[in-house]
Amino acid sequence: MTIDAEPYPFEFAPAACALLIIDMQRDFLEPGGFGEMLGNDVSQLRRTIGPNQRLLAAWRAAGLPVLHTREGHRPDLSDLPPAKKVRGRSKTCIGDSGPMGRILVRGEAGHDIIPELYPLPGEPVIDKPGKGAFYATDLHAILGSRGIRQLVVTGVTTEVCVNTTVREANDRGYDCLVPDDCVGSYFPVFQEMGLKMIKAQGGIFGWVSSSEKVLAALR
Ligand code: TIU
Repeated sequence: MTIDAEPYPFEFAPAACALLIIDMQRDFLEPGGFGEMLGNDVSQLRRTIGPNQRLLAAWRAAGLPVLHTREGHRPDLSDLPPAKKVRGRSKTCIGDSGPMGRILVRGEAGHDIIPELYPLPGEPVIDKPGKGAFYATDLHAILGSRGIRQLVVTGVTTEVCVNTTVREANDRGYDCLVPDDCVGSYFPVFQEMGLKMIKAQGGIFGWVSSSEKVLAALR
């Protein structure tokens, strides 16, 4: 079975393919969180919610594995590099109080996944301290034990946590497909270039497609 994609059709092996949803957290998508604190317009990311909901529903209905990630830190901030804390010279930074609790701190409301895409019991949630989902997490071990070799990667943001994760996955031997309407950036130019970088040079990091094309293959 293939999924229509760029730079060429993706050989879809459902038994070995997981949906990996990156950082669809209130801190990034809702007003008052980390994303807005960095000076970003959160409405740019919200258009990905609908396509992700449709893909997630179909993926679950097909009985295929779903994993979610969240970017954030321990309440004592012992896993927060000082460089990450002070970057941006913002008045408010990671660990400080915000409208949805302490910013990017595990257990706080803003750190959690938006209700529209909330994980079901049994769907692994990977808490990650960095941008990539493989760095300092057990994601590779969980995928390996389930025989996963392919990832459909969605979420936010396209050029930061999605791109970093796709690159990490590629170096670990996974084939990654990114549906363009299920990933979002605060910056339209980074959305475009982030996707181009993945599929350039014969698919240097992976494939780019759309949710509709993945849904067609699932049907
Ligand atoms: N700022 C930005 O674009 N993204 C992040 O800080 N984290 C994720 O992409 N999840």
